[in-house]
Amino acid sequence: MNIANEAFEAKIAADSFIEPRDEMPEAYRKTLIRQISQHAHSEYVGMLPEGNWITRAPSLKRKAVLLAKVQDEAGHGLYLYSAAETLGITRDQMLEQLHDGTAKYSSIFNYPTLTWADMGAIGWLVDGAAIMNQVPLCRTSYGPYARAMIRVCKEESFHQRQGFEAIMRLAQGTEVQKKMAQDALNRWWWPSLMMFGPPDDHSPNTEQSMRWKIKRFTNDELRQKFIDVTVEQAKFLGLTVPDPDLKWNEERGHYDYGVIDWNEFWNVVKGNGPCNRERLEMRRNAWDSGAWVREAALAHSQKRAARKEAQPQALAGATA
Ligand code: BYC
Repeated sequence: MNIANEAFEAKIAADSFIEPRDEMPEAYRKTLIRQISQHAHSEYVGMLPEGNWITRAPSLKRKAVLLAKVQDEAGHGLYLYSAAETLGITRDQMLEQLHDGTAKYSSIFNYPTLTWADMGAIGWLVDGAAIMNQVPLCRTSYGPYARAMIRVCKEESFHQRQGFEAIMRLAQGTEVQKKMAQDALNRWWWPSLMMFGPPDDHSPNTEQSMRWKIKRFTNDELRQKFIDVTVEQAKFLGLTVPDPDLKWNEERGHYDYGVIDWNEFWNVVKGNGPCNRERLEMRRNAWDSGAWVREAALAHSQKRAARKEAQPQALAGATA
């Protein structure tokens, strides 16, 4: 092991943050770019299923809340792209990887949002799963990623609560509303469990990422924590989790749960989910139609910089 590597390993062992200026193994840098950029892409693509309901929210209050939530997600994407940029990749390169399909984003955003109850289910389950995964990332070993996560988690926590409150109103409403809430839970439950990634024995990246303290818990550990918390919340709502094998296991102190359809998961990850094509097309179109904004912003900043550079000379000329 060379001296730079020794310093890196010592920092990891001491639970200190690795910072952009620190030497780091190339594989560590690549793993972080992969995870952080995919996380950023998930936030970006994640705006689409909910954005779909902004114009159809059932009241002004719900519309304002949903709009704010979707805006937060754009912000999360920006913090994360910025964190990834400190590792030597540009935002344009990352977006190119999203648009040409070489970078992944979370499987969950390839499912359709069919009713208003889906907005509640996404907040409650999807943001709930996101928090379970992301709170430990506040202690991930790469400083810029950990710091970005602190603000993201605060906002996700608000998102989860608004989703729970929205679905609770439906669950306590008329028979039709209750049915809508149950139907949303039926459709979002299993895809939410898949968000945590493949089982540990089929997760090629977990072992090394745990060693580097990028991940603090394995996929299965986080999935189990999420199930244990969420089943109790479903009981409180009077809704039924769509898993006949769900059972409290006294000995383990956890819920046992049924078999997850990993074929479905890999099929969605490979681009064949119900909305994969639609989502990517929307993102590509947004990129193309926003080209004039990027060009104008660049021209404006160049003009300002040129003006600033010319200013001292102009001032010098005035005093001469
Ligand atoms: N979907 O070895 P594994 C949000 C891929 S945004 C698609 O376990 P790793 C929100 C994985 O990338 C939520 N692909 O990988 C936004 C790997 O492929 P590559 C996003 C998945 O990285 C808006 C392969 O499968 N959260 O909350 O150790 C509105 C093998 O997996 C998925 C994050 O991104 C998946 N679900 O662990 C509302 C959190 N799972 O890359 C909410 C940060 C796995 O080798 N990311 N794959 O080609 C992580 O914590 C980890 O990357 C994961 C996967 C736990 C997701």
